[in-house]
Amino acid sequence: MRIETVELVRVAMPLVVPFRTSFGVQRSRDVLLLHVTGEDEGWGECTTPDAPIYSSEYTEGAAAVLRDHLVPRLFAAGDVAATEVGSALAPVRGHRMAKAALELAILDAELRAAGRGLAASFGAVRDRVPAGVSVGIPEGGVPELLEVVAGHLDEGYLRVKLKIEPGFDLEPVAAVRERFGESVALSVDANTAYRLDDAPTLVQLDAFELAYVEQPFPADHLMDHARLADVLATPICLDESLSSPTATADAVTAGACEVANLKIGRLGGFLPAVATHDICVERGVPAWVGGMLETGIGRAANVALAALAGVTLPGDTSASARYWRVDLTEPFALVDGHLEVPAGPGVGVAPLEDVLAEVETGREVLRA
Ligand code: SMG
Ligand code: MG
Repeated sequence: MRIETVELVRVAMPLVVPFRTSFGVQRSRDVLLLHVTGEDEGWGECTTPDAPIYSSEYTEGAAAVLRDHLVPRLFAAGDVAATEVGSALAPVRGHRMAKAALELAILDAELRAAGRGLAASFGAVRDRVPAGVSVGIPEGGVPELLEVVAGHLDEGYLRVKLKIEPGFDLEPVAAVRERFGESVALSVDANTAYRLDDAPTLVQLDAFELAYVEQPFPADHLMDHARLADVLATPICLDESLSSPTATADAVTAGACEVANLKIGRLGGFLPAVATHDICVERGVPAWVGGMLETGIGRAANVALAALAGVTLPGDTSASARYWRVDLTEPFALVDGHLEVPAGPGVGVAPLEDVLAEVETGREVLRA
C-alpha cells in the first residue's frame, strides 16, 4: 500500500487506578497513536511508557525516532506491504515499540482495504480469549491487595498476577493464597527487581503453586535466569528479556525461559510477535499475551494475538474498565472471564470520534 500521510496523535488517558510496579508508579498514559492514510486508513498504538523505566524506550523518544527516521524510511520505500515494513525499518536499530506501532497501523489499513480481520488473517482458533489481570503494588499494603484481588475475582478474571519487589513478595503471595485458596490461577511479576543473590527468597515462592515467576532479573541476565531455573520448581516466564523471536529461541535454549510473555511492542511488531508465538509452539513453551496499559487500539491487537493456538494461558488482556473510565474505542468487556476477539476488518476497532476529540492533546502530520 502507498502511504500518503502518517499522523502522530497524542492522547491523554488517566488510569482509573494508579499502577505501581517495582520500577515506579503510573497514574496516566500520554498515548502516542499512529494514524496512516493511503488506499485506506489504519491505526496503531505505541506501547511506550512516558519514561524509559520498563525498557530504554519512552514516548518522546518514540515520537522523535518515528518523525526523524522511521516514517521517512517508510515513505522512501514507496509501496510497502505490512510484511515488508520490518525490513524497511531494520536499518534503524532498536526502537521496537515505535516500529511495532507503525507496522500495526499499516497492517490495520491493509486489512481494512482487503475487508479482512487481523485475528482471522493469522489463523486465530478462538473468538474469545481468557482474561487475566495484573495487580499493582498497592499503597495500602497486603490488606488493600486482598481487597483488590477479591474485586477482580468477583469480576470473573481467570488469572491474577501480583507485582512483587524485594520486601513485598512472600508475605503478600502467602496472604493471597491463604485468602483465596489453591484453585485461583496466580503468578508474580518482578519486573527485573531481583538479583541471583536473592535466589533463597525466590525459591520460597515454590510453596505457593504459582503458574510462573515473571522476569525476576534484568533483561540481559539470561544465564542467571537459567541458574535460577535449576533451583526453582516454579516455571520462569520472561518478559523484558524477550526482545525478538531470536532472543526468545535463545532464551529457551539456554534454559532461561519456560513460559513466554508475548508483547507486540517489545517484540517489534505483530508479525515478529506471531513469529515468536510460532517458536513457542515448536519448542513446547506455553505462551500468553502481556499488556502495556493499552487503549482499545493496542488491546484489539493483543486480543487478536491471544486468539492464536499457541497462546495457552490467560494473559494481561483485561477489560477496558480495568484501565479507563472511557476507552478510546468501543470498550472491551469481560464476559465469563473472557474478552471477545474483534471480527471486523483490520484490528476491528477504531477511535470513537467524540472520545478522541475530547482526549487528543496534539497531532503532527507527516506527508510522503
Ligand atoms: O496492560 O494490564 C496491563 C499491564 C500489565 O503488568 C503489566 N505490564 O511487566 O508485564 C509487565 C507490565 C509492564 C507495564 S509497564 C507500563
Ligand atoms: Mg512483565
